[in-house]
Amino acid sequence: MHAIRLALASLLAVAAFGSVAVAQQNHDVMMHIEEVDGRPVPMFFFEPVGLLIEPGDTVTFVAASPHHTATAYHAQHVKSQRVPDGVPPFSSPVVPIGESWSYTFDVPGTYDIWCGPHEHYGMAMRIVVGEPGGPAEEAVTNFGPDGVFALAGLVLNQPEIASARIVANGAVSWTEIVEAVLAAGLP
Ligand SMILES: [Cu+2]
Repeated sequence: MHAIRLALASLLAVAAFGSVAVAQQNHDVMMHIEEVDGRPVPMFFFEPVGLLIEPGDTVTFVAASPHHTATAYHAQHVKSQRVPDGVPPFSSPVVPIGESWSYTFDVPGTYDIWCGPHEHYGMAMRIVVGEPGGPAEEAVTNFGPDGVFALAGLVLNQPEIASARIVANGAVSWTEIVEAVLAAGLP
């Protein structure tokens, strides 16, 4: 009897652990600064700049360089809403270099995220949680400080990080859009 109970408990433990392991993945997003030849201002970017995850997954934003945040485009940040309805106005603090900040994405849909100090230099990214949806599916039309400021709007309008392409590829590297962004003119 004891042996049977033990075997049953083991089976239940395997089943529970198995479902948890499949349901919750962690994904790293790096926050970078990179010099550009012949330009006084470097590039500020998330890598990858487009990422597909599943609901319940966690993204860890890693500060490979200083002075970055990962912040939702949300009305309570006085920005265009570009996260699914009902998502709170989440934001990291400024992440110290070498440290990280994590957020778990529960609501399905499309999330656009910006870096507080570097938005106007184009530091923004897109995460698709499960399947695309919500206001971030609309192209950016307000490039002002209360919309998607300056180069960040241009980055989020790049066809390479359209949500359907993120879903197809799983992740999109900054290297795939960097030429278009440089052509548009870093400051
Ligand atoms: Cu930044």
